[in-house]
Amino acid sequence: MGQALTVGGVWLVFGMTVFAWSVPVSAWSQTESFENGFGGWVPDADVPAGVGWHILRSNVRAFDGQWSLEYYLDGRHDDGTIWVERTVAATGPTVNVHIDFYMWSDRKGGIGGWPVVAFAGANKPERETDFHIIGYVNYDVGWLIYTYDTTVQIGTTSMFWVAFGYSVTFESVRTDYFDYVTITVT
Ligand SMILES: [Ca+2]
Repeated sequence: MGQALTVGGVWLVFGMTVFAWSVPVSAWSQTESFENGFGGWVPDADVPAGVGWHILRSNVRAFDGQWSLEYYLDGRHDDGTIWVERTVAATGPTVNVHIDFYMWSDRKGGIGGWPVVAFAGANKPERETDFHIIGYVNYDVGWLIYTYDTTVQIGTTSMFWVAFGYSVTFESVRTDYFDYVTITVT
């Protein structure tokens, strides 16, 4: 990364030659802001039977543009994970995967600190235990960034899966907003 400075919360990177050196030519990156659809991301969940949840596009608030993903999960059974997932084309045998995205927080701390989770792997995620905890909701106020870095064994399929969402660890009902997910593969 080149030298950077922060102006009004926006990172400006200068010294583009230095910056370019830090990213291999083979790097692939894609950002989805959910302005015109799901951009290939598909909602999925591992929740007990009868538990209410949804993941919809919403224009209630957005980190970027007008739209984000609204996550709703009834956690009163104290169990469940919901996420969006997609495939990414890649050639192996291994790839380094970086995921980052933003989640809105209207307060800092408080009860009901659910874990925020992410996944990257060769097989489609199906269970809460497939995911890694990468942070917690409400760790500050505003649009909070969450990041996950891992290495994936590709195998022979020339693709892998990525996903992000959150899990219940406290009996409450939450509605939250996620936006501007970036996947980078090197
Ligand atoms: Ca957006």
